[in-house]
Amino acid sequence: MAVSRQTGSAVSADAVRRGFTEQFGGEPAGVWTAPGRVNVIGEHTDYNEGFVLPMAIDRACYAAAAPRADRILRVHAAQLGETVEVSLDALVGPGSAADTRGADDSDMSPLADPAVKGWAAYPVGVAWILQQAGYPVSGADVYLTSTVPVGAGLSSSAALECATGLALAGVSGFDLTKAELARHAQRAENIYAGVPCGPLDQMSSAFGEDGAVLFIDTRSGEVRPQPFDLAAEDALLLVIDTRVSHAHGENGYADRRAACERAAAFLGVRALRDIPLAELPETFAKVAVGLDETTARRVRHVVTENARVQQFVAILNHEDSSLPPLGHRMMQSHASLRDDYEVSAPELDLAVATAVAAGAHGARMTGGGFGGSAIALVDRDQLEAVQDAVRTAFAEHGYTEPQFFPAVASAGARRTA
Ligand code: GAF
Repeated sequence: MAVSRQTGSAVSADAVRRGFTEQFGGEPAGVWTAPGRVNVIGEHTDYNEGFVLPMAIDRACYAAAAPRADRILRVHAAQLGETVEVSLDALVGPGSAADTRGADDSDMSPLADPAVKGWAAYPVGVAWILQQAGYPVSGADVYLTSTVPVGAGLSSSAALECATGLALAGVSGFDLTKAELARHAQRAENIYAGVPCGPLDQMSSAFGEDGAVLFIDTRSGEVRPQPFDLAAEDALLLVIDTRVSHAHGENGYADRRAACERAAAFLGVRALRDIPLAELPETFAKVAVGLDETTARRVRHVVTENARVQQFVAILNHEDSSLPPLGHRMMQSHASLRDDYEVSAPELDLAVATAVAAGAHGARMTGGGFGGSAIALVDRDQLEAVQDAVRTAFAEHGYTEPQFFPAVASAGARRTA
């Protein structure tokens, strides 16, 4: 969603209701909210049917909505001051009247010509996919406002999609489970907005829990919340937003995904998830010879990253769990993303190296990469030192001043009023 960066975390339901009333007149039927996320570890594993460990954060998109008597959908983005209006009937494409819920939806090819492009493709895409799936979406006015910084790799799009999905379900009178919400939001992004993302962001937004990270098996869809109480350790997870928009990496993302799919086909497996860590040396050699060395490195990242997620969770669950081994896995993850997967950026590398040199237990880029944010595992008494060091290093390199905020593990998409 191409709205400007906004700071601050919570927006009161009353403020969102007032925004709706100023924009559309009348009272909204409710207010729904869906959070952004940080991924603690497990990057670029989701579209390989692997493991991820995200948490929803206390930056969210808010949607106030009211049903309309006609078949018009109006969506207003507060940060942009823009409104988009579409006819729900005009959104229905050929052959789409069928109820496709539960059908094989493996085809995620983008629509050739969606009715709406830009930021509005995300909320309108959600209305479109819900109709495609046979839900009785009613006409609606939807007012959207968000505190998830855009382009920061913190899933502002997934927050927008999930908030819109819940709002449309709420005003239309149907229910969506968390899994349905995440799945339809992802499909809207893949097919309508044309972004080939995996399920990580939408599942994080839908399933988020206060005080927990989510251990997700993206193949089975199983979500296992793991308590993540850094405050008890006098520590926190610091988000370092480099202010380099990750949007520049859109082709890079699609390219990495295609390389993984090519490698899986070459290796005769359904997805790279199926390559065990123990088989990595032979697999690397086979791919390097049969395809190319770059693709072999992409495979190595995915296989080792899946293992790191499992190790991280095992450490979290160990009774003697401590922060240094977690930080170590984060550092390994970052190095792998930088060197093997090549999705980091100089600003991310600088943030990670500087944070650790200044006392963080570990740090890594989070999200798709090519810009966006890093996260650092920091003892509370080191927080100022880490922030100062990163700010100074960015200034010395002539980079834009980064923004910092603590990632607070928060509840997932829900109705708030
Ligand atoms: C982006 C995508 F949207 C996710 O699906 C995931 O692939 C992530 O990059 C990398 O882990 O956030």
